[in-house]
Amino acid sequence: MKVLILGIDGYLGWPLALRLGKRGHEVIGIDNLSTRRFSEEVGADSAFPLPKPEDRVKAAKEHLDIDIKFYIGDVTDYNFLKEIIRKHKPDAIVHFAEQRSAPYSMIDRNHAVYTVINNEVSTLNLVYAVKEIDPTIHILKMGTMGEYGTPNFDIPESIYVEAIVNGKKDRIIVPRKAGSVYHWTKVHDTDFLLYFHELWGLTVTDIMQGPVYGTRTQEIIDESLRTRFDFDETWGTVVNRFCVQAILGIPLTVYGKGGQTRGFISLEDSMEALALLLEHPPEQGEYRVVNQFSEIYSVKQIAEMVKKAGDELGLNVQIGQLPNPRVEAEEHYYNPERKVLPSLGFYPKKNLRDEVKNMIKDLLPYKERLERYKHVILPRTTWRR
Ligand code: USQ
Repeated sequence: MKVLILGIDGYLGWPLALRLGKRGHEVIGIDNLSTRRFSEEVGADSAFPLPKPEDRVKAAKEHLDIDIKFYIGDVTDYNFLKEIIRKHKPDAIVHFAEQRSAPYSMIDRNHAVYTVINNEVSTLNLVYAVKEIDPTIHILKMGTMGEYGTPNFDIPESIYVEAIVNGKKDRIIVPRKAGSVYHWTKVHDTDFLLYFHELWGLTVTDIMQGPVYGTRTQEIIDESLRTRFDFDETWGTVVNRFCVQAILGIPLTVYGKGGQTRGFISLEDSMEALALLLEHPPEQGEYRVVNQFSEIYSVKQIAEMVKKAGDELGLNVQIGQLPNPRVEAEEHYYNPERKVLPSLGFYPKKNLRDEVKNMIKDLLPYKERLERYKHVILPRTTWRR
């Protein structure tokens, strides 16, 4: 299979390129390198130093014997995107080329507007390019479990549900309630994808993924193959941040009551799930929704697991508590359905409890580098400002 990855330079994009290459698929990628720049903008950097794109490609060849084509360019540039799709004629296109940080989208108006324009234009460009060049291409789009928010009902794994409104029954899109401008762009992506799927019969897998954690995948067998790892307030996600905080002696930054509950998945399991979804596409013209996570925990439970792992490794980890910079439910019901991935034979191989210990071990050699970014760990971006 030939796969084009939009956003190949990111936390998920790079290890997916390695996973697909290792499984014998042809991999082409595009990236505008914006996460590197945006991380610098907030005074942060990846915990693991990132090789330049050309050195990443060389390392993949040297250590895994895989050939990756890496184009530097912007998916919001329609002619550029079309040219790459025309040239390579992929069977599937993975869309990761979006601004993926909730706090970044909430810094101020400019960042909100950038997030909306980048994320919506990239999705629209993709659907128009696929329609124009080859409407049979499978679009695998990274959405988020955060599209649903934290409703008081079981979250279905489907695009539609039956609803009775004022006594009359109809099929409606599963209700969404996002918690940041970033998360709303993912809702709008779903709306657009569904609309164009219905107009033109496009084949789509819309993945609702929970927060991903981890430093390892099967293919990361050398430091030069590492994927980026963010831990600052803007780009780091909760598990990854807590592991770095444990190393730096910063009390774990539990926001608010810490009852915020999410479906988490390890980097390794996320790669396996994505590869399976690509290798088992939906029927032509089908719209498939996938709730992608493996374990459900609250932020407080995660803090306890990171403390235990850190203490066992000789660190003295404290759990802190900060006023919540976000506006979100801090105690709530959470029960998403998950059946598509198990039906494809997917079962998670990693669990958070063991994996956080491996993460701390992988990060410890970089302690000196992490110390340099201590000042960007505590939250400054607030939702209410
Ligand atoms: N949180 C803390 N302390 C921290 C960081 C986060 O308590 O130091 C809390 C947040 O308030 C939130 C939860 O942990 O309740 C998750 O936050 P997060 O920063 O790990 O994740 P989030 O902002 O939701 O976004 C991340 C990715 C995003 C992806 C999303 C999946 O950045 O791209 O879409 O996870 S989901 O959370 O299911 O929407």
